Amino acid sequence: MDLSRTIALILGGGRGTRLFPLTKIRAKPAVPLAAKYRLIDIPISNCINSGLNRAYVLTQFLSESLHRHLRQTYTFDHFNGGFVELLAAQQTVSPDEDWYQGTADAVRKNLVHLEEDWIEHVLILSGDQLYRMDFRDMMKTHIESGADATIAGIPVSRKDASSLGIMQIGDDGRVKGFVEKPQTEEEIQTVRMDPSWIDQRGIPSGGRDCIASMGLYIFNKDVMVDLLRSNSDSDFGKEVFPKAINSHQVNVHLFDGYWEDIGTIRAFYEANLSLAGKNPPFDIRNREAPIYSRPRFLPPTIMGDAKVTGSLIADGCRIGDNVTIENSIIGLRTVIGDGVTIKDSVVMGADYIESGDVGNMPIGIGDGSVISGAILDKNCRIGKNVKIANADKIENQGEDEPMQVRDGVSIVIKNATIPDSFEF
Ligand code: ADQ
Ligand code: ADP
Repeated sequence: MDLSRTIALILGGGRGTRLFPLTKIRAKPAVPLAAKYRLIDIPISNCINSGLNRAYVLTQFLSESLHRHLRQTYTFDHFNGGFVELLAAQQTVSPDEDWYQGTADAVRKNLVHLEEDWIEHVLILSGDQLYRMDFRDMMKTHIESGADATIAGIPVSRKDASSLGIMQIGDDGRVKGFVEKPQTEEEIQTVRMDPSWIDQRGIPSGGRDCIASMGLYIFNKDVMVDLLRSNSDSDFGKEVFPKAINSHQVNVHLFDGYWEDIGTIRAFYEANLSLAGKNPPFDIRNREAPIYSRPRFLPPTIMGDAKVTGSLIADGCRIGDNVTIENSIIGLRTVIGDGVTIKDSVVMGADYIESGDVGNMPIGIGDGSVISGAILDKNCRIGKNVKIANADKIENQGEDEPMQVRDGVSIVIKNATIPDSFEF
């Protein structure tokens, strides 16, 4: 299956504040993931590994660091014509001055980029999901069914249904019903499937009786242009899809691999930590379908007398003596002092290696500190004998403070300083 006439549009984040405060000063696609990647590397790597090398990333903010990351990572040679370009809301040529409202608005405002006649299909992807998929399989389903649009679907159990779009599928694979994030049992009943329907398609249902939209769509280009030009619906999940299943042939492409929406702090934190175990559900070491990121020229990590279990450690770190690191992600250029304990935490690292006189509050984690159940954003300066463990199990706290809590996870924001002996 050839994707040379397909363009990918990657939805890089709207007004959404669900990943706040990680997204306070950066665009969502630039959020660091798994010690050395960024969220955007996942969908782009999936595209490249599927033979698709033309993609636009739609984002709300023109983020300098995201722009640099894309430019320095995804360079294609002159002969294959590939590109990955950022389309930011403020920069569109649209006469409309409004910022993006929803996903369909974001695509509508960039339809001009789809006018080139080599484009036959548009693949719409989310920028905040962790999964590995060969989009050629999805295109095969799309072409063979003759559908106008195809939506990727994954079996889920009822308890997960309320945060996803749920589809009812006919025996011919056509989507017959769609409810975005059903909140009541009655709503779920209107779209639930018989688990045997899933089993019959070669996927062990294990009691799962809902088919969720993965937020990944293939459209025939003309169909998408018509759909978006003929109305002003602002959201794919809430408006465009529920209507399209009546006016057009929309089919499902079933998928049953690992797939996580990592658009909330809790999901982001857990997905990161899941990569640190011995048998991670998402394998970053896959040779056939690697995850790409920016090539960097960093020194190897230097480690003293440290005990590290079930953790990922990126390049360029300096780790002291008597250090314990357990079930954690240690990002690029992290500096960890002596006697530090890090447990169940995501440490994003630093943008640069400090040199010369680093003062008495250097970037990194000071001697004797204990970090547990936390996310430390980049360039944090954590003093000596600090304890961040959320002893009172607070769920949410703080707006502008250097340390906040979201979904029960303590977060030290980018560039923050936490003084010596601070305890939480
Ligand atoms: P959600 O993820 O809740 O559900 P939405 O908030 O529209 O849907 O986000 C979809 C993607 O688009 C996300 O990656 C988001 O960051 C991005 N996005 C949102 N607004 C944007 C904008 N204005 N510009 C650029 N990007 C934007 C959707 C579907 C559900 C489905 C889940 C699966 O609506 O039906 O089940 O995805 O995760
Ligand atoms: P990475 O992708 O390797 O994490 P980035 O490409 O985001 O890193 O770049 C790191 C950021 O740090 C950039 O904004 C860069 O300008 C900045 N930076 C690099 N070296 C220094 C330095 N010595 N002092 C201050 N900022 C720096």
